[in-house]
Amino acid sequence: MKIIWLLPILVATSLLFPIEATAATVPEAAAVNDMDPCFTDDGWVNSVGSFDCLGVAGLNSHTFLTPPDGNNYAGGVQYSGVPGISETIMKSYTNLVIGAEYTVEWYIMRDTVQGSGLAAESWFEVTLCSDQQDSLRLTPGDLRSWTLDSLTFTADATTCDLSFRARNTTGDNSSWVFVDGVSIQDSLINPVGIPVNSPLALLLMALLLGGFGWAVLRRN
Ligand SMILES: [Ca+2]
Ligand SMILES: [Ca+2]
Repeated sequence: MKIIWLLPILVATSLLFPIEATAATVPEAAAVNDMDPCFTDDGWVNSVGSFDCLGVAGLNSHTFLTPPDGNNYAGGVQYSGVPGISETIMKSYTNLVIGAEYTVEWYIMRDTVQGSGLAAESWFEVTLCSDQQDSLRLTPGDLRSWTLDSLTFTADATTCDLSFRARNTTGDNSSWVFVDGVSIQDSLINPVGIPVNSPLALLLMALLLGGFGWAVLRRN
């Protein structure tokens, strides 16, 4: 059989069974999400606006401000009013346990961009699954210094996006907010490595309590 006859079969197969984008799994260390040489290289997708990759050369008016890991970092702005456009990056995680809690940790920093003065506060709206929370809200006094920040989220699906959406109070492109070194892990791990509020942990607890009750009944 000539190889040419295989082509329609291969095309049909690829249409029927598309290769799914691979999603990351928990845990992930900060070194995995070091934003170096860029956030896209670490598996993040630019979903709103155009998040920037910041290297040692800096960018526009922004001077490179060395983060704890010493290499590149990522940043976004909110512009065109409130809500306007809030630049966002996201990364997909799979094999999450519904109802389990996950702790996400990152470094955050702010700087000026342009516009009518620095917004009172700038921060990230951080979302995992449907759980949306605000990061540390940085004030002008927090300018140009890296701060470790973390939040705990509850999963309501097994595959979810983790996203960082740049926000500021005025939405006027005055404040740039940066992120680096994102890590994610189960927030409550027992000695056998099972998230304590996962269905599996609840089943094990029920079996242990049932066994204990049975032993008490037999003694009596
Ligand atoms: Ca980095
Ligand atoms: Ca990297």
